[in-house]
Amino acid sequence: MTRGLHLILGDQLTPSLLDECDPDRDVVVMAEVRAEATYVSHHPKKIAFCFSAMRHFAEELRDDGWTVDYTKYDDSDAKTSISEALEAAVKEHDPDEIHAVEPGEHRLVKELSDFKHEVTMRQDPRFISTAEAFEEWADGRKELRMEWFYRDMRKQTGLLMEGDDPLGGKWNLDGENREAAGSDIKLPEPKTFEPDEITEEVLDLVEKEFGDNFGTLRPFKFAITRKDAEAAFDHFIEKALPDFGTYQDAMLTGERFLFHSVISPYLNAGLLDPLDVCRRAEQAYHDGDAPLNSVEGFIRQIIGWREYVRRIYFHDGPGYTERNGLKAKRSLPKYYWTGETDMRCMSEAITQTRDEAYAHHIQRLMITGNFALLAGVDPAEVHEWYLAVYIDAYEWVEAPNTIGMSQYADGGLMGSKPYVSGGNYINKMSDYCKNCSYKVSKKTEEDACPFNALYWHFLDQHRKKLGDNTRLGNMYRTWDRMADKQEAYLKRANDLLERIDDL
Ligand code: FAD
Ligand code: DLZ
Ligand code: SF4
Repeated sequence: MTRGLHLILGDQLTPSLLDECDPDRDVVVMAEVRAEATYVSHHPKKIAFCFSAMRHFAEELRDDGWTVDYTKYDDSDAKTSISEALEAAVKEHDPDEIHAVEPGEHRLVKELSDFKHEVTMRQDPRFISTAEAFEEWADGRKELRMEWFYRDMRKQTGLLMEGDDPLGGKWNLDGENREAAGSDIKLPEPKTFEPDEITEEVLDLVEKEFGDNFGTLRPFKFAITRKDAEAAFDHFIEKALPDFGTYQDAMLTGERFLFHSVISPYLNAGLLDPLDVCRRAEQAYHDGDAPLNSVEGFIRQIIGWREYVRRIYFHDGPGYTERNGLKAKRSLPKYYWTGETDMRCMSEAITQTRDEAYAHHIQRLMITGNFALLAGVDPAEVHEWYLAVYIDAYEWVEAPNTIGMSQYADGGLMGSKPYVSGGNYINKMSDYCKNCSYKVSKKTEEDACPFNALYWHFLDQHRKKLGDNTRLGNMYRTWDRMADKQEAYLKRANDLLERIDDL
């Protein structure tokens, strides 16, 4: 009988990954290791989520008859890295073969391919698209735009389709999804879960070992099992999906989740299945429980953006995180690690990131991301921050969003224009500016909103690269019409950049 070792990583907590294995024959290897817990300074909630979900998954596997070789972080024989854990398991079990599902970071793909015994790597079946189909799709295309990819995914899955056409006649209802939220709006809360004994033990461990990392560990209210993640998703469908689309881009002071699903940690760790959640959202539409703009918007994020960034990451290869198309060099301002800034939008986004290990998409893109891009921060530093501070961050999904979508550092591979804005956009989509010491209506004065001058400075500075971009044509024409004000704007921006750590 051939005996196999199968490695399960902390974001591979899905039983179907073992479909090709046999519980009577094979051993599952899982390990909490220093290298994975420290390659960036992860938010304590992220480490706790990962370790607790791993421990619960291992228990479920054992209950189902699997042999699981599991090392805890504080075991006396704890291993420092995944390869060391695998090596120890090889010695212990003397397998005939070793297999794993392709990890979601090039770093670990390399570690496993350099491993001294051969590791048979299987494609991750939890994604709807495949690398082969994407390469075929990308072959010969000048631009790899998400929208075209997404339409193909709709056809492939049949989600929200009427024959070959999109249900309701339009592929993308984003135009209906840009409402700001008034302060009188009734908001649902995401479903929360009390830590059980296993999670409490993990929380104590994380407090002891990683208590100095940026981020608040307790209270910890995430789901850590498939069953609870399903309950969190059911709650979202019932309470938040109906308004998800309309308020997708809205931001409100003190409101950290609005109508977002907060399921990215569960999807990315393998506790929820992407196609399944999309089918359930589609069913809510057919049952009359949620409108098309919400359901299409939600499904697009998953079979569109999520699948697309997965493919871009592996398509572009290991050098992606070093890309710096706009040659930005500044260090990340210190308040990214404290939230201590007078810019209200930034302090809101950063303090909620510290407390929740979560911020929603528009906060990540149009507040912290926008500011870093306008300020010319080195994209590698921005990338490291996003990879560290969010509970859902693994490089395959974080890097394309940060390096590509948010920092425009990949030379336009992902986006047709940089996502930049001045304070007006933030004021339109949020109530932050009302409570800010800077004045959004002011442009170049001492108390003017920093986003305003930095925005024009950014366009001016990158004119050579961006000046011919048709999507920015209007903005450059406006800038040219402001000839008499340009000097004041640039002076104000340079002044802000000189004391960027003190804003
Ligand atoms: P919802 O708004 O409820 O959306 C539903 C689901 O759609 C999400 O759970 C997520 O799985 C998927 N989704 C939505 N937008 C994207 C996107 N742009 N890319 C991939 N999937 C998407 N997402 C991560 O999962 N991990 C990251 O590390 C991450 N880093 C980001 C960094 C930056 C700079 C930006 C701009 C975005 C990043 N995102 C990342 C995408 C997005 O912000 C999060 O997926 C989303 O905020 C998660 O919250 P939610 O579950 O409430 O999402
Ligand atoms: C994120 C993470 C952490 C904090 N710790 C572990 C760990 O100890 N063991 C493990 O197998 N996985 C961990 N992970 C998840 C991995 O880093 C993840 O599999 C890779 O980043 C690839 O996506
Ligand atoms: Fe942010 Fe400017 Fe508004 Fe202040 S005024 S909250 S800095 S956009």
